[in-house]
Amino acid sequence: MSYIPRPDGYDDLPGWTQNSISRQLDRYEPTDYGWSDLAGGGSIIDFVAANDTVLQLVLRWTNEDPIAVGDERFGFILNGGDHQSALVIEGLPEATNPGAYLQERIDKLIDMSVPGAEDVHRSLSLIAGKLWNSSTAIRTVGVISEAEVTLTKTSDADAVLVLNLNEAGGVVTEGFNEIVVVGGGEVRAKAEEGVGVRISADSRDQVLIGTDGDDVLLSAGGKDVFTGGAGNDQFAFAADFGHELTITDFGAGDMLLVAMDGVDDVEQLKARISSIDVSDDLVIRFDTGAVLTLIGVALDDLTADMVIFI
Ligand SMILES: [Ca+2]
Repeated sequence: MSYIPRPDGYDDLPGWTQNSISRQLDRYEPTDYGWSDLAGGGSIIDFVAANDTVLQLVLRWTNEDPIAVGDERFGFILNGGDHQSALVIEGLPEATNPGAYLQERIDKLIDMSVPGAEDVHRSLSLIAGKLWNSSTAIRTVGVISEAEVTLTKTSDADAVLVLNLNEAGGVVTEGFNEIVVVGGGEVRAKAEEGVGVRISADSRDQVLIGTDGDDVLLSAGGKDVFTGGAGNDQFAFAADFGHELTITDFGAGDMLLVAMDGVDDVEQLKARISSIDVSDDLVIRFDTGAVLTLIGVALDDLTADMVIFI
């Protein structure tokens, strides 16, 4: 079996980064491959695997260059179980069975020995299943990064799926309106001025940072920290699932979207409060174990018209 040679600068990298690169490169026996330099440091390797699938591995050592997510309808980024490594999977228009292709990529790229990998594998497999009969093809782009990873929209793509397994480095999305997050860690959205985003996260612990526009930040639970930024933002509080949500900048114009079984109005919500701490920040604990912390907010600042029940 022939392997792709190591990139320039490999010997100077930290051991865990070397391991990440080797693990990615040695998964494939390429029939053809080529190198190009990444501006700002690093390399891009395009290679054709034995089954004629085209893959691209991006090795980058700085945080200066965003990773472009091409002309396709969606993209994924996955921290692949190594320190600060990530995988981008994006749609292409040619394939006949993108779901099968994606599932194959998922099976190859996720290191199941890493804590949390099973959950990510399951989440991704569900997505692959939904794509099984669609007409959108998929290309995979692996990213191994020493720093924060930026995904930039370069075309008509509207959505990006961010998958963080090891919570290292964080991910920045640029220009995407719809961001789906699987895995913990920080995801920061950038958009055109005044354009909001919708970020939907799973039940792991996330830091979600919105834009200057009107954003919707959603979570399925966990210990989350949301920052809406400017604009009229909406924050979902999954009270039934013990959500521990801290909102750093809740204020006038913002809305709290409360999901709590059997609770449809503020009076019913108040009945479920087990304690309120008003010392510096507003900390409200509920009988479900859920905790809502609003930084710098006084109890009087919170009015009934700021709450929507969903
Ligand atoms: Ca905002």
